[in-house]
Amino acid sequence: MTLKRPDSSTNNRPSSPLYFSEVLPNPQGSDTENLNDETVLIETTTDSPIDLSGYTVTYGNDREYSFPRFLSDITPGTNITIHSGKGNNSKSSSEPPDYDLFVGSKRPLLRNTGMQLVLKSPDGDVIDSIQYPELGPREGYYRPE
Ligand SMILES: [Ca+2]
Repeated sequence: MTLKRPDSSTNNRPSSPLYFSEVLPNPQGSDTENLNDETVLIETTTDSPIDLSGYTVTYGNDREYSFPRFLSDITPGTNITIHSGKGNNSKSSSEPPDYDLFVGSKRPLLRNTGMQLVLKSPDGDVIDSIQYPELGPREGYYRPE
């Protein structure tokens, strides 16, 4: 996997306790056959546990995904990976735990030509957004500190 550093400082990590840290929109091979290798990584840097149930990620104008209820007690330092395809949402046994979430889409959600992702609270407040550029196979996009 190759990680691309953004050219623009506007995509630097925000100070919010919750932000998009990495996007992998273009898996090896057919995106349609590797939906769960299309991933969005969200990191938390909160000082205290946070309830993330009902937070949403918007994929351009295409889709809005709501976090499930079991994200109600997220500890600081947690990584949340959102896969485009189907699967069972899970929590790792590590400390702090990491979460894997599955949107359940039957088709690719992350455009390989670039896209904007928006993270919102249940009230609709924008917590973070990221605009990634066109990326080649297995190229990831991450945000520097
Ligand atoms: Ca894709």
